[in-house]
Amino acid sequence: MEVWSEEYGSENIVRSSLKPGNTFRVQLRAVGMSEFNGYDIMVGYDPKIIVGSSISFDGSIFDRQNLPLVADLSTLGEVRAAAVALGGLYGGDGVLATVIFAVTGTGGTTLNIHDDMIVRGSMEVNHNRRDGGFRNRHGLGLLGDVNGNRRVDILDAAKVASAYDKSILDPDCLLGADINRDGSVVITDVSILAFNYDQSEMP
Ligand SMILES: [Ca+2]
Ligand SMILES: [Ca+2]
Repeated sequence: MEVWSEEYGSENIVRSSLKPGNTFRVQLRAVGMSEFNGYDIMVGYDPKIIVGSSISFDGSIFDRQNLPLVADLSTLGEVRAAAVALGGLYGGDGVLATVIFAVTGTGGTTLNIHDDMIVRGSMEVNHNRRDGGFRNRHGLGLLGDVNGNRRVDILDAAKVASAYDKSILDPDCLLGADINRDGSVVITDVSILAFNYDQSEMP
């Protein structure tokens, strides 16, 4: 993972040409990744110098399979972007999301990826964990089939996406959206669903 700006290169945004009122574009990029289908990334910056003004998933390595989950600029000093690829795995290098920053002060700032989670189905690629399977071992059906119609499709994805970041203690959270049943709905759950996307279960 890296941040990249055509104007400023990677990570250190220190040019004296940064003038209040200007904007510039930064890509969140995958670099040399093994296969993955989802991510949740936080990038930190100095809010005295710049502020995030928009996030776009256009041109994403996930292309038309990109399902955005989080595009959050509401916390000063932080940009958070999360998405999954519905029904595909990706690897190598490529853009995940593009952030536009507005310059608000003079000086420099670094852009640090200070939290990232990269997943493939139920495996966290970063940590190289493998559990060997994506089907529910308890015979409860295809993982990701939230509404129980034996098919994983956009209706299931929409339910899980709407429960994103919520815990099962939250009344708005659909229990079925917590696919790995660990008490919260995060990138891991959506990634499992996305991995099984378009799959049907034999009757
Ligand atoms: Ca379903
Ligand atoms: Ca979960």
